[in-house]
Amino acid sequence: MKLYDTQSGNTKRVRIFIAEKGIEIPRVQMELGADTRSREFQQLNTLGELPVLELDDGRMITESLAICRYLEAVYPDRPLMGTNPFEQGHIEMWSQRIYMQLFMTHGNFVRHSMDLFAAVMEQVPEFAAAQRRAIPDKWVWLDDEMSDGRAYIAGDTFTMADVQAMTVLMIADGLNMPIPGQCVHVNRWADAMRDRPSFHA
Ligand SMILES: N[C@@H](CCC(=O)N[C@@H](CS)C(=O)NCC(=O)O)C(=O)O
Repeated sequence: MKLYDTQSGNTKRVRIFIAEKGIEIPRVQMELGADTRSREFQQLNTLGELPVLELDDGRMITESLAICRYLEAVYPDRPLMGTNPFEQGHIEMWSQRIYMQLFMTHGNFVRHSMDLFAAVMEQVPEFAAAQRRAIPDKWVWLDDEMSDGRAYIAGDTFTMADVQAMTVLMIADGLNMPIPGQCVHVNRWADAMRDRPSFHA
């Protein structure tokens, strides 16, 4: 198995997942833009996106969440996606909530404002600005949810929902867009996540 990888939010999701699983997968480091937009790379993924997991028999899995699901099935130890139907649904619910409410908002801001993406999509600066303005309220929503005292996004244990939220935290930290100070529960969670070795994967 090998993982085609780069520095980005979607690839970070897989790197954190792998680190939390305690497994090792060889990586091929690619450059976002220069490599991903080449004709050669598009034979690996017609969408020209990373990450891509290549299996030993040459089959490919793209989409970061699909790669995590595959790895969860192949390496069931240290489960991150639940071990019974309720846990699986509950963790998926939180994972999706974090992805839709926070990752997409940050991601839309980045994709609609950074020069790197101008060549592959139509950027709408007004949309970037609106997404940027929406972010603080998204953190406040999560903070209200976490005011019940839970240690992790989906409850008392670390799960895929935390992996999702850690990718957002990495983007927010990288853009110097801090979580609002009033969000004491989320900031407590964020400090704990920054201390995990996987955050630096
Ligand atoms: N839904 C995909 C999104 C993958 C994606 O958008 N990857 C970006 C990096 S975050 C990419 O490779 N972009 C290629 C480019 O901009 O040339 C996933 O979760 O894997």
